[in-house]
Amino acid sequence: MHFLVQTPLRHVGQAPLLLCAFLSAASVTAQEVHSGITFDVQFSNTSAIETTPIKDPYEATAAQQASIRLQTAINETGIAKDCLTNPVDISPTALYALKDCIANETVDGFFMLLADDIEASNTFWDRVVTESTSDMTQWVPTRAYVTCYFGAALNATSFAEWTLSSSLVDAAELNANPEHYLFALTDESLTEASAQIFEGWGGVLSTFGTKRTNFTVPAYEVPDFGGSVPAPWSLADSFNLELQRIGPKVLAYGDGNTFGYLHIAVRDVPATTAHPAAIQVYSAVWYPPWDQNTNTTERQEFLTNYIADEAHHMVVEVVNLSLKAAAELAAV
Ligand SMILES: *[C@@H]1O[C@H](CO)[C@@H](O)[C@H](O)[C@H]1NC(C)=O
Ligand SMILES: *[C@@H]1O[C@H](CO)[C@@H](O)[C@H](O)[C@H]1NC(C)=O
Ligand SMILES: *[C@@H]1O[C@H](CO)[C@@H](O)[C@H](O)[C@H]1NC(C)=O
Ligand SMILES: *[C@@H]1O[C@H](CO)[C@@H](O)[C@H](O)[C@H]1NC(C)=O
Ligand SMILES: *[C@@H]1O[C@H](CO)[C@@H](O)[C@H](O)[C@H]1NC(C)=O
Ligand SMILES: *[C@@H]1O[C@H](CO)[C@@H](O)[C@H](O)[C@H]1NC(C)=O
Ligand SMILES: CC(=O)N[C@H]1CO[C@H](CO)[C@@H](O)[C@@H]1O
Repeated sequence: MHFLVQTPLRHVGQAPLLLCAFLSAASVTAQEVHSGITFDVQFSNTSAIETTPIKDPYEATAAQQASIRLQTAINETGIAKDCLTNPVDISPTALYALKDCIANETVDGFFMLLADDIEASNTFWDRVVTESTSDMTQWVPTRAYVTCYFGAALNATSFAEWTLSSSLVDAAELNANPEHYLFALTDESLTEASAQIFEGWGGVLSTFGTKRTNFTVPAYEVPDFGGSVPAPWSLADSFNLELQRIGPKVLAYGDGNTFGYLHIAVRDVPATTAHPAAIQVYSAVWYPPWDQNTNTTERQEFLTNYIADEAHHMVVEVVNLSLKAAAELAAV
């Protein structure tokens, strides 16, 4: 998933002061702290706040996998070989430096180094699409709710506006997640956005391995629930529609199959006596359910562990991008 929210620049009011049960629980069980900011992670809006760290373990394992994959491809092709360090370091920080170096050295470096991965991913997603119902009401979500307690330093509107600026967000994306290789906003108009994305997910909690996928989101718009997308995909009213976007994920090859829908929303969470103000970021992808795959083992792996991988991936980038946005807004 990639974070991409756009908002019209007119004033958007505070979210209604609807304090749900899970928000008051948030003050009790803070889950993880990064750069002094507390984050609560939930994988559904009725589940308890996760009590074991999500971001660091996922990021570390994903970085290890991405490092080894890139090193192997560099060794095989010689492309960007100046970027390898000796001794080899597989930490997130070293992986981000390696990716920065590759991006700096060659324009199409990741496409050349990971060409086999893109082909394998195209084959995988074509199969999922072909072996699934096109009835979107039967599709399945991967999603995360991350509540980020920035106080006055970041609100829903300013975060949404930051993600709208390609000069800010495009540059941050490569370091927002080990599995990101390219993110480019290609249309920043106020009513519609589009993006080119090359990223992977999977293989940390699931057995399929990372699916490094080259795709576009050609039309990223305010959701029309019950119209172009199913009504049950809608969120509680406390998520303002103007701070939500949804759009198809389209393979950048072949017939251009739509293999999912990306849905992002952000809202303000008011301060209480127990906790500072927060933004809550909802990120989801709705996938075809692979319901015509007769291999039930494979199908179950997709519906449970693979989908869990992407939800964890989303937590990593929400934490990293919100910290980056708050730091850059503070510096203005
Ligand atoms: C890539 O080559 C370097 C230098 O020969 C070596 O140290 C490293 O282990 C290799 N990496 C992989 C993943 O094969
Ligand atoms: C990018 O390349 C320039 C010169 O070509 C160099 O000065 C800079 O350090 C490089 N940056 C990274 C992140 O490798
Ligand atoms: C959100 O923060 C910006 C500063 O980044 C500020 O100008 C704006 O008034 C804030 N909006 C709300 C609704 O608090
Ligand atoms: C990746 O997708 C872009 C469109 O976003 C396309 O221009 C490019 O050729 C694709 N590259 C590969 C290797 O599939
Ligand atoms: C959870 O989300 C659903 C829609 O996805 C919404 O109808 C419901 O009100 C939400 N519940 C809470 C506690 O926010
Ligand atoms: C089902 O899928 C799993 C995982 O891809 C694979 O290992 C297994 O061989 C498949 N079983 C059959 C009967 O095709
Ligand atoms: C964009 C960004 O700030 N990324 C950070 C994500 O977190 C890791 C540490 O785990 C940093 O190295 C990145 O700079």
